[in-house]
Amino acid sequence: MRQQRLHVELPVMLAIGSNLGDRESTLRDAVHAINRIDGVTVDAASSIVQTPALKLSGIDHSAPAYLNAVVLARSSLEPHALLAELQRVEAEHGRVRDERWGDRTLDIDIISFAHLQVDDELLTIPHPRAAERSFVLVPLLQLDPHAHLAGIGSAADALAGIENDATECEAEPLW
Ligand code: A4P
Ligand code: MG
Repeated sequence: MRQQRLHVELPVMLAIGSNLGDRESTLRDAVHAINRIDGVTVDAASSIVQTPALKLSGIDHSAPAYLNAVVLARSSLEPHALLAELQRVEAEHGRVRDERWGDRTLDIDIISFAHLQVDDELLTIPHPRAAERSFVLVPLLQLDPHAHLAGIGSAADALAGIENDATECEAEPLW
């Protein structure tokens, strides 16, 4: 498919997560792989947080815990082209899709893409569940205590309204 290029770079917020394999090393590799995408430049990555697995049935303490982080980048790829590249990075890290919200080596979600709004069968931006998730809000606030989520508002206010089950991990910076 011919890649649709924008003539500008727009800021994107990505959430990365892993609960299978060498989770920290996968997240570290993923940030570098994202930066290697032609048309994407990584500006910053948060520290890593750990949270229990959220399944469709609720929190599952018997499943491996997740490590998550937030990555701020710029993209000159249009949103669907970016999604395709991120799914290629997921696949290169052994991502298998057999269960929605199932255990995975690597998940990369587009949380926001400048102020664009997208809602079709492949892509919803802003990410509709970001404001309910400590594993997005805590690393985002670590990067910027005044962060705003597109379509929501203050990330700190969003975090105050949910249960915060995220613990920050001691680790070398991802970026
Ligand atoms: N898709 C639509 N919008 C987007 C977007 N903004 N970013 C589509 C990325 N993908 C988007 O995703 C299914 C389809 O969503 C994709 O093919 C894409 O076209 P998937 O990654 O195959 O499956 P999924 O991740 O299981 O589904 P979903 O609904 O994206 O799940 P979420 O909301 O991303 O949640 N618990 C902890 N502790 N930490 C986690 O990171 N992640 C999830 C996944 C569940 N539980 C978790 C965590
Ligand atoms: Mg996903």
